[in-house]
Amino acid sequence: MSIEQVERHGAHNYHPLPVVVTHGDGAWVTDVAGRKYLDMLSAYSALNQGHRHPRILAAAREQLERVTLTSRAFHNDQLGPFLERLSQVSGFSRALPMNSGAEAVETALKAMRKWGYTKRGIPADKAEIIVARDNFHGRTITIVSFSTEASYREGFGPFTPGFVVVPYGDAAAIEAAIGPNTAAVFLEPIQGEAGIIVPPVGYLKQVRAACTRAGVLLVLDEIQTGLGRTGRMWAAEHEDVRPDGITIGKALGGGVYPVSAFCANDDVMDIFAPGTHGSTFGGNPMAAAVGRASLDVLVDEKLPERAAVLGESFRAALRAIGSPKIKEVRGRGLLIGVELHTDAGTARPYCERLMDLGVLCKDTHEQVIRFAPPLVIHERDIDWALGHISAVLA
Ligand code: IF1
Repeated sequence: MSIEQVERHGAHNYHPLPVVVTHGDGAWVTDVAGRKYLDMLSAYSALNQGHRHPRILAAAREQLERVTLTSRAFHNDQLGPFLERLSQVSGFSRALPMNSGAEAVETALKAMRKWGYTKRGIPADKAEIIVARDNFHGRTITIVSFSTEASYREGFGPFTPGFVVVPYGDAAAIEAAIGPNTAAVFLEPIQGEAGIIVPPVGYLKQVRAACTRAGVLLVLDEIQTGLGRTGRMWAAEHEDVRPDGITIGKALGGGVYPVSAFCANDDVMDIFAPGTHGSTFGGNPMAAAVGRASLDVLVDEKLPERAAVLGESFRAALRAIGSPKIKEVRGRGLLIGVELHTDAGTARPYCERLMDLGVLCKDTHEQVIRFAPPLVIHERDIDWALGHISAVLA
């Protein structure tokens, strides 16, 4: 019933697997027939704390009894504690809270440009932001203006100018692209949608040095790679790189509520003055209460460390399957991509077979199966899934 209703009354902007989820708990979900599935997608890494984490639900329930929305026209008693906690966990002095990842990215783009005009003296309307080919940063018209994926752009023009696209993983290309009108470089530390592309060791460090030398900002999009997913709180930590700002989202809402933010230090954030940016729901008390609990769970349950250990053994076990179908197993922590040889066919049918066996995962870009379970997943459940994955891929 529900699938037909969606097909009848919804826009067809997705092609979901034919499973109708009714309940979620930890790393497991249940469908309308009562069948259980191990969630290995985590809503694209928005469920790092697992489905319905008790501590996050408790924070939401408590806030439901108090106040849920005030707008930023007034203060509320939850935003301050959330922003302080976020500053501690991100290492940045300030955050501008929004709701979706794309909104955090748009906020960051505005900050990069305005910083370029007010602090770097770039002539009006000439600011350039350097981005990587095969990037994914969201679905707004400005964001898809610098996408290199035709299907994300087709029919949505005219596009926003001011973006310079360079190959991902090539620091020299970035250095060469930096010019007098460059305000910033904006990258994913690991490209998610492109198929879990981990850049060469040293890339981020070299980009950081190039940006510092040229006096341009380095902003990293940690919406998918952040909050413990890759085995560190922030993916940039793998290279010991400190960006000038980060965008975060997804698991910041603990799988309960949309919460995102742009984080940066004073010299970048002070380009915003009252009235220059905003959002009806950004920084609302429910988002703040849920966001603070989501961060506390990640830290208190050491979920980044957990992702590092479980991810290492999960990737090793996937490689040990030794399937001739598998071209490469890649990723960091529990952000894992299994690329199939083209003669093994596309990834979607393997995801459908895994679904029949009770494992939910998603293909990305034809040949790659993405495995990104909640960071709270039990090792025995990964072992159970590996049995099915090796059966399907052997
Ligand atoms: C879809 C995947 C895609 C993101 C990064 C910003 C955003 C995302 C690095 C925007 C969102 C989601 C969007 C969803 C599928 C999923 C995704 F990589 F995670 F699988 F598409 F690339 N930066 N990623 O990954 O955040 O506005 O969605 O909250 O659009 O199909 P959002």
